Amino acid sequence: MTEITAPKSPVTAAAFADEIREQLKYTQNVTPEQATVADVYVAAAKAVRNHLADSWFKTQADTVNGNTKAVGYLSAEFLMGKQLENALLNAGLTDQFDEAVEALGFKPKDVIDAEYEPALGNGGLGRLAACFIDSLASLGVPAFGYGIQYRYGIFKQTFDENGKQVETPDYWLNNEEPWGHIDYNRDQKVSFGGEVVEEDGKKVWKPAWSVRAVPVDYLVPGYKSQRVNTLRLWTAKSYDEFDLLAFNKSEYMDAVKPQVKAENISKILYPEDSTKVGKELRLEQQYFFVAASLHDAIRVFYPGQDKPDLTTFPNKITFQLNDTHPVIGIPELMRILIDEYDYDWDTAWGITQKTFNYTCHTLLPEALEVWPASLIGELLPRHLEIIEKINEQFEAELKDKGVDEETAKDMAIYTGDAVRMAYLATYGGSHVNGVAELHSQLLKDVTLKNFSDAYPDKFTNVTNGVTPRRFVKLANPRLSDLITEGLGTDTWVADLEKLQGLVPLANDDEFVKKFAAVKNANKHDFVAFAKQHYGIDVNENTLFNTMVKRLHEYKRQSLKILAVISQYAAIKNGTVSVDDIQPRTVFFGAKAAPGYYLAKMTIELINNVSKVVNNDPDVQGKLAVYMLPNYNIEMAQNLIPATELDEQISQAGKEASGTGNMKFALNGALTVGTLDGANVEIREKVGAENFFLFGMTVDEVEKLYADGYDPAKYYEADPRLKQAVNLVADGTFSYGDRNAYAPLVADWLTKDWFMTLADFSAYADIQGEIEQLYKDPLEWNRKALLNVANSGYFSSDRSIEDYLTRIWETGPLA
Ligand code: GFP
Repeated sequence: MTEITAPKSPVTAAAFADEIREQLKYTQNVTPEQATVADVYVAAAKAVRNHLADSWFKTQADTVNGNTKAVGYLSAEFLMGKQLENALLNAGLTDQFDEAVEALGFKPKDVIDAEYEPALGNGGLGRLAACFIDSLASLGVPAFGYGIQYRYGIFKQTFDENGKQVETPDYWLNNEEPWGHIDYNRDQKVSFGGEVVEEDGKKVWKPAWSVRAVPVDYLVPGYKSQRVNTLRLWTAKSYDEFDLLAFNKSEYMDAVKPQVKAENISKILYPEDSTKVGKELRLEQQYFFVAASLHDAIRVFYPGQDKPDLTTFPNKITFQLNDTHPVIGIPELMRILIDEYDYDWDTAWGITQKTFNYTCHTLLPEALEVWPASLIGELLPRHLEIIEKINEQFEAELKDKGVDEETAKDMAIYTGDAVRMAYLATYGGSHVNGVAELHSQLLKDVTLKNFSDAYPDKFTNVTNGVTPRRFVKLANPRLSDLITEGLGTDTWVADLEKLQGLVPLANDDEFVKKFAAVKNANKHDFVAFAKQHYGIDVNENTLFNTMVKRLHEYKRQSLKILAVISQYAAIKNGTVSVDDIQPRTVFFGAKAAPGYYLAKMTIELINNVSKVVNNDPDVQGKLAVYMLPNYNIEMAQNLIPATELDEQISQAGKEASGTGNMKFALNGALTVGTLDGANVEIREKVGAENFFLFGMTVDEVEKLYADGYDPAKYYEADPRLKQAVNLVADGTFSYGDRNAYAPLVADWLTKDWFMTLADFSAYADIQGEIEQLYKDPLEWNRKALLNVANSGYFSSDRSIEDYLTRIWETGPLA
């Protein structure tokens, strides 16, 4: 065994400046005088990466040679955010960097800002994966994140002059990307299509075409842990660069076809899947990264072995399936074991079931992927056969368990026409978890009820969490300093439950005032940020009220905008007295899926409400609304610390967890929310008196569905709601055009699946309570501080600890 050297110790600022100069000279090929801020960013990034190299090598060696099972986190999304600042923090190089960069004549913040944010995720699911790999490394648990290096991340969002969302491609690799190392020597072949034939009594898959999966390695440094894990994102390359014959005949387009087809696989995050071609591409992506990752794990853990003993595979690594996207890994591991390594079915099944676990992130039935069997058959014929056989075995098992035929039919993994990936994952793995207490309970009671009845021991919960490094320490340095002052130590960054020590300080008025001053300073900074990035003039002396998340009907941005409209009307009509008005600035940030009509219309409405309200002299200084474009991690890191009131207002029983709610509570915002997802646990932890609860419960929602829900009744019953809806319908926010929002209004009044109208009155009523409290800054901030003090539980470190004990049965490297 080669002796691996110990990690490099931190350097002095002067030495670090030299390392940056060296990078400028030898890799950027510029003199310090010629260097731009972008050059310095790349050079600094490479210098930090070099610092992590020895720890990375050592972690890899210990991962393979040690006796600790590793974690493979399979995820179609990793929404990482900017890397430099985080890498500096975790490597313990922040101060050296600041000094070094200044010595080179640059401002540290400019260098940090020069990074282009990689946006390889849609929302909470992808950001959770990023938080988890940070926590795994920080806890010293050997782990690989496995995903795709999309060439285009989620689209960039702007708005046109009518307020409509405009999507432009996010070509993030147009800029030099110093973090990922492309490793052509550790590639994998991934094949598709063709047919299955029998040779000597054995099934043999003869694929029609293959792509080359090439890993791009990102280093994942743990916070003060000396451990550096690997995020391995696959990129697709063609084996046949181009067809020289066609090229010579000047058929250029035909000549590059194979290359284009192969490289398309990793081209774009979640392509449109409403067409057949889109669906096919998405399944190709899923299989591509999962097949490459499984083969990679075998390569890593059984180096140079032709006939490894793969019965030990589940002791080497446990694979977490992040939602249904990587579930094709189950039949793929079966195929590898049976076809490539000659194991019999039962042995292969034992290994496979022990290797995988599944996290479900939804309660919406339509979000559980179901693939047409014909598509799987075309792309992965051998896998379809394996899935059929898994299903046969499953049916027999259910019969043995005494499950009746009707129920067993409902539970089918393979229906003959379709393959239900969530069912395959539930049966094919050891554990299934939801992402908050309520969600996990609803999975057992509703979404996967039959499975939970048949396999009760498989089901467990792991409540989500967020990394305190990025979302407190980096995003909110002032609050971090104050916490450290209050606790007399900064150990909370790695042990967030320590925030509990702040509870007594909520009775110390002086401390609460300092806390309030932090919030005000953050608001002040955000005003400058908003001016610089969005060209808007935000009034600092208002309540900062934020709703940021993906745009979806169940999250109910509609409820918020209707309440804003109602308040606007009340101020304008004088139905609320001037003394009772608490000036507010409402911030929205949300991207809508390009094909999601009502979601896009909601964005248009918010933008146009914003135009009307912000330009109306009658409400000036009292109410302002902004739809901030292109919500991303950078915006979150700036806006969350400045927010005083956070919105988590989904229909009860629809938001699996939410993680924004955790980030806001940890940064001292109060939440107005429903009893949904992790709100339930947040409220329990921070205290019911420090949380603005409103709206129907899950049971009430179910009862209302069962009794027959008629949204028009609610519209008629509350004049505030009626007026708000009428203002949308009568063209107030569309230059008099009554048709502009007709589909949205019709949906509210006749369908309203997520019961926005039914919850409106409760939501409008609680605004009074919010405003009352805000009039007393000391009380407001006391409650906000108690939110911070009691939210330590929502660290992703705690989530990972729960995964370790409840699911993965592993722990840190020695
Ligand atoms: C999804 C769910 C959320 C959950 C995250 C992470 O996120 O409730 O918190 O996954 O588990 F919907 P979004 O993509 O909707 O943000």
